[in-house]
Amino acid sequence: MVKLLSAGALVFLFSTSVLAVEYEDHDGMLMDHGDGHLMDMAGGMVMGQNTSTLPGGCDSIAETKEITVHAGHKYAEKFPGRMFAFDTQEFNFKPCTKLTVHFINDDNVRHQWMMHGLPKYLYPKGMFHLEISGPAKISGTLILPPGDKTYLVHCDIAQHMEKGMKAQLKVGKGDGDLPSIPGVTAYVIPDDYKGSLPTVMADVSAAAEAAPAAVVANKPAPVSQPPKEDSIISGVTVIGLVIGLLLAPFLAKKFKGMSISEVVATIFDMLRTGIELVVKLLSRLVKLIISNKNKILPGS
Ligand SMILES: [Cu+2]
Repeated sequence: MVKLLSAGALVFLFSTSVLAVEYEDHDGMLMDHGDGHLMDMAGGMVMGQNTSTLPGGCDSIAETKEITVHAGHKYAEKFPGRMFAFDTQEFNFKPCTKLTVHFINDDNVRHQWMMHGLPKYLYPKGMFHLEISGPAKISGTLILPPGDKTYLVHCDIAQHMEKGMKAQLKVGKGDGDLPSIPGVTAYVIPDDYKGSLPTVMADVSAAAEAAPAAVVANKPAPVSQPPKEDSIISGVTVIGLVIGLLLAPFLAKKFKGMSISEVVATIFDMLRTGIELVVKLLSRLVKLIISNKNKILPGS
């Protein structure tokens, strides 16, 4: 009985420690490195901090605002196909607002709240940037410029923006919408759920069997037949290399400015189109041969 009780107590202790996530508060730990750059030894970082210098065109601070933004995997659950997100995708403030952002990272990986396009004379590289390994909180302040403009806010850790951690901040009326903001604007490359995996695999294997069939047939049958799949792979590889070399300059131009995921998606789309074309051509060829035979047959 005592054993049972102590086991129960252990389970209880363990579960509370799992349930209660401790958020490290970095606001009091930061060291000022000048130029609005603050860092601490635990990996917290603020860049572009500006609590007092008015941007050109601002006569005074219009408003003082504070927001709390969460970042984490769980905020992406409502956006199919995304992995990371902020809990807010769109922000709106008056020009010349003094804005303090309390950034809370709920994940056990690193996230950023990075704003781009700010005036470079005031914000190094035109950025205001909060960064922290979670679970933790970090805060920073900036003064927004005058004028109507839409600013990109994202997490710049590799692939986090592509996976959904992207938002827009409109000063005044903004100057349009940015693409691929989850739940706000359409994705540049929408997810394609038209082809199910079995049909895609059938297309691919049909094309693979059709393409190198002639090569295999012309070979004299060796005593020990090598596995058929090996020859198919090498045939496809050679064809792929030739096509790749021919298309490289064209593709380089097409892919300029695209992210890696966009490039991969485009390549797959092109491959599918290519396979469909090959299948179509082959079926036409077969029809042609059959119709030719029919023409010859009556004469013989
Ligand atoms: Cu991130």
